[in-house]
Order: sequence, then structure tokens, then C-alpha cells
Amino acid sequence: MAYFENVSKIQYEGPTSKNALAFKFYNPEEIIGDRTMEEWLRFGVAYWHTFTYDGTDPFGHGNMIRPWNHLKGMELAKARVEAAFEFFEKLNAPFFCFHDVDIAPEGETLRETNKNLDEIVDMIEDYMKTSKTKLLWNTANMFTHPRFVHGAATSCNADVFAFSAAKVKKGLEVAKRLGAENYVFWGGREGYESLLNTDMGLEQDNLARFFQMAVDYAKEIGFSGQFLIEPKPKEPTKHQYDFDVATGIAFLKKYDLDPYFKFNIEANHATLAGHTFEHELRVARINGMLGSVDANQGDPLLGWDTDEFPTDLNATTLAMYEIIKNGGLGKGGLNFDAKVRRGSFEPEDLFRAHIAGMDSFAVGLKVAHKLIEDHVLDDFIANRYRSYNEGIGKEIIQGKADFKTLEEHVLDMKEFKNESGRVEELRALVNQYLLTAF
Ligand code: XLS
Ligand code: CA
Ligand code: CA
Repeated sequence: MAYFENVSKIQYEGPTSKNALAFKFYNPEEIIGDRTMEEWLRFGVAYWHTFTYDGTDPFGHGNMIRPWNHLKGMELAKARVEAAFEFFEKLNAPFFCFHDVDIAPEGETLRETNKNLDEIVDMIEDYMKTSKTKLLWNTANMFTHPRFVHGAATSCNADVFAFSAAKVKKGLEVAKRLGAENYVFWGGREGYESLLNTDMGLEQDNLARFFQMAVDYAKEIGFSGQFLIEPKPKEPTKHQYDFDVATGIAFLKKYDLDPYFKFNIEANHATLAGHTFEHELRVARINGMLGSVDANQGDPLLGWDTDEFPTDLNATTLAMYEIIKNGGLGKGGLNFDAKVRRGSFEPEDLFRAHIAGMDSFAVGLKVAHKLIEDHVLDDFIANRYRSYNEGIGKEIIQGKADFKTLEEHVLDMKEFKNESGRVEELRALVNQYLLTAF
């Protein structure tokens, strides 16, 4: 049975196509530099937003029209798997991602939940034998159920810590079975509401203990996927421990966990932390910890995590600039952790939205590649820092300077020749590339 019968396989038709259900810029086979667009972009479909989300918001009921809406329980879970693989095929998606609770209903106990999970994972495994779509990452949802009210690995309740460990244990087994390229930890309830009732030191030590156990178990079962931490400053918790990439790095280094983790960077989480998307990518990249990306965008008028499909070409260009400079994403990819707006409730909107996101990142890739190929920013930046190539600057870099020699250098200096940073010119240059790359 077809769930999306009005949609056939999405094809690349080029920038002048008027067909809404076609790619205008994403041409998977097109070579950009040393690899194809498909290899650079490694797009992933998020199971939760695409197949599980029903449109519910804090003020309204679910309103999404979905061909599986009449089903319940395991029947619903199975229909979603069938629909998902039809969707992946029609979209030509190389990857997908899920939380444990997205794919199978929870039972009364973890034993029952795991039984449901096993049945659905069997089914997914079967589909994956003939599908090109691979698992980018899976994760455990440790935020929805009331037991996680005070956190998971940072809960004040040791039974909840144990339950969370058992859930991640199962998640790693599933990751191994399905050949996941990564495993994600997003700590939506790992944080606190008030210091009046919180032992922050113990909570952070416990979080580190938890991560260490995950590292050990992955090794024990031979799961070789990359571990990723996904930072977010707030929502649902007021203050979340994995606030941003820099905070995450400091945490990992304190507990000697940094060799085992990279970051999954979400655009909307970056902006919630008061950073740009490209800032978070840069911090991870220069520390060798850029792992994967949750490709979405927030709304500058709304102060929460709106998870919109990415259509801002300036943002996709600057993001792809970091990704290309990183040599690509390795095992990571661009997962659309994005949901259609509540008003976009038709099943076809799921395709329209993914096409919009894929085309926007394809543009970003092409423009960023051209900017790098032409050395536009590299030359400007190299010139801006040229004072470190000789004289006192070179001595600083080579570790030959100290406070005394530096004082000697400036004590009688009257003029400091600074030059314009020309940021407006550079922004206009990016615009020029954006408008002429196609
Ligand atoms: C929520 C997060 C979440 C993670 C996976 O804001 O983005 O969906 O990506 O748990
Ligand atoms: Ca995310
Ligand atoms: Ca989000």
C-alpha cells in the first residue's frame, strides 16, 4: 500500500522548474570539489517530526492529516515504518534518525517497552536490507515521560539514573544492530530549575559517570559509531548543562571524556544560546569536534525552539563554509530536525518542506565552495593577521616573546596602524556570490 500516493519519486529539475515536488538546486550526483552533493550533504529525515508529530501545540490539538491516523499502538508503529521507507525512497534520502519512543509504543515496564522496540527494529532492519537509507543516529528519549521530571542521568533519584542507563544500553544495542553511524545524547532535562534544591556538583559528576558507562558499554558490544552531544541552553529545562559547544567541551575535558565525543550542532539551539549557527560550528571545528548537524532554523521573532525547515540561504552558506573547511562531516550528516508549520498539515507538505531544506543547503554548499575556491575570505583574513608573519608578531607566535620584550617594543610607540575590518564589504561579497553561483 502507498501512503503518499500523490507523490512520485522527487527528481532534480533545475533552478527554473515550476514543479513544487522537484529539486531545483539539490542534484545528488553533481560534483562539488572532490565529492558529490549527496556525499557532502548526507541528508537525514527526523522520524519524530515527520512520522510521529501530529501538530499538537500548547494551545491546540493535533491537526496533521496523516494516512496512518486511524491506527493505534503497534499497528500504528508498523504503519509508520512502512510510510517512512516509502518517504525515504521517494525523497531519495540517504539517512534517517529516531528516538526509541518515536518508533515503538512504551509498555508498563522497560521489559515490555523493549519487546515492542525489538519487534519494530526487526521490521526496520528488514527494510534496510533493500533500502539505500541508513541510520545516521538514534537516541533515547529521556525527557517526555513523567519519571524524568528531575532529569535522567542528573536526576536526584538513583532509580531514574538506573532506568536511563538501561534505556541507553538498549539504544546502543539497537544502534549496533542497525549500523548507526552515530549515537546522540541530548539532555533536555539534564539541568536545573533552582539552585535552592540542586547539588550541581553531584549532578554533573553523575552525568560524567553516565557518559563513561556508555563509552564502556559501546566498547564492550563493539559499537563503533561516533558519540555526539547535542547542546541546547534551555527548553524544556530553565538551565541545561550542555548549554553550548564551549560549555560542552569544558565539561568533557574536565572528566577526560573529550576523546570519545563530538557535537551534534542544531541551528535553532545555537540561536537560543545567543550565538549564530556558524559560531557553534566554528567552535566545534577548531577543536576537532564537529560531528553532525541538526539542520533547521528558529524564528527571530520567537524566543523558543521552533524547529523550522531551513530556508535562510545566508545561514546555509555560512554553515556549509564551516562544514567544507572541516573536510565534511565524516560520519555525521545534515539531519532535518525540523517540523512543518501547524498550518502545513497536508501529507505532501512533508515533501515540500524537505525539498525546501535540501535545496537551501545545496545552494549553501555551492556558494560556500566557490567562496573557498576563490580564497575570498581566506585571503582577506590572512592579510588581516599579517602582522604575525614577521617581527614582533612572529616572535609572539614562535613563543620567543615575553612581557619584557613586548614592553620594550611598545614603550615609545606613538601610532598603532589599525585597518578597517570591512565587514559590510564582505557581507556584500557573500551576497554577490549567492546571486551569481547558479
Ligand atoms: C530538542 C532536540 C532533540 C534532539 C534529540 O530540542 O533537538 O530533538 O535532537 O533528542
Ligand atoms: Ca535536535
Ligand atoms: Ca530543536
